[in-house]
Amino acid sequence: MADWKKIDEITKVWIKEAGERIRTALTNTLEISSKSNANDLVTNVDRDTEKFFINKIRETFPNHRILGEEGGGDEIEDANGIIWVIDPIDGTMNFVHTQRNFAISIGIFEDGVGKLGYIYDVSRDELFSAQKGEGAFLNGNRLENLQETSIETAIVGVNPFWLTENKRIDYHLLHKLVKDARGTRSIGSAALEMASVAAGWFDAYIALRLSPWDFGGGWVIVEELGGKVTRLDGKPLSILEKSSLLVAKPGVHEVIVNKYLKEFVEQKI
Ligand code: 2AM
Ligand code: CA
Ligand code: CA
Ligand code: CA
Repeated sequence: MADWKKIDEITKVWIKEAGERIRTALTNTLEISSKSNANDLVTNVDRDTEKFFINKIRETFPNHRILGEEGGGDEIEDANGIIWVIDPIDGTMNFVHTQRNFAISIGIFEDGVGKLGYIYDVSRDELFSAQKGEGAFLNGNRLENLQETSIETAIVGVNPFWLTENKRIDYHLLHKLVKDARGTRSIGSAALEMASVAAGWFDAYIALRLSPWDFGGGWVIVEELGGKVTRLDGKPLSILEKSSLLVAKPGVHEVIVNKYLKEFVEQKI
């Protein structure tokens, strides 16, 4: 049996150390390149930070597996055993353009079930953490359970791109939702938008296309607080698959799925 308390303690130390390295790296010139398209950015700091975690994990937990955005981990085809799901920098565009509103995100799963979750807002030095069954915390202070709320009083995180014509959703569905909500916000870091739901700053967050490393950490944290974390059609997420994402307080989650997104169909690829 894994000693989750011990893994939690050591992971927090590593995250703080990685954050310090990132803040130091920001005093040097970044090496920026593009991945799938011109706006899909990656830097030397994304890659170095992922390597930092991989080296630590391999040394300390040689039988754990690693799924990382920048590809330095393992080829993961099943969810068996302990898997670290790592996004070394979530919000790379923010990192490059403004050096704030980016985060380290880590989820640690056992047989596909989230056990530990972390989102570290590096520029604000704010660490969100959770251990399944033991509560969720912001810089060590316990976060309150998420209470039911209505769409009329909800702040909803969504990237405005999804309100323009696109191939993943009939954007008219989102227009209705945006009109009925109290307000919308877009941070540009899926992890920090999930952390914002955890902290009660947002009531929901909607995304159409994310990877497991984008939502792995936040999934554990928000669920630990009684929030709902699913695909946009209400079906369960998987750490093995890219998907849409709906993170919300109870009540708001059901309304978004059943009233606004009843006609939404999840797409493969
Ligand atoms: P990233 O910064 O780690 O790439 C806004 O861009 C949010 O969507 C970020 O959390 C970003 O994560 C994520 N995202 C997922 N896929 C992306 C892609 N292909 N291009 C840019 N951002 C992506
Ligand atoms: Ca990326
Ligand atoms: Ca990401
Ligand atoms: Ca990233």
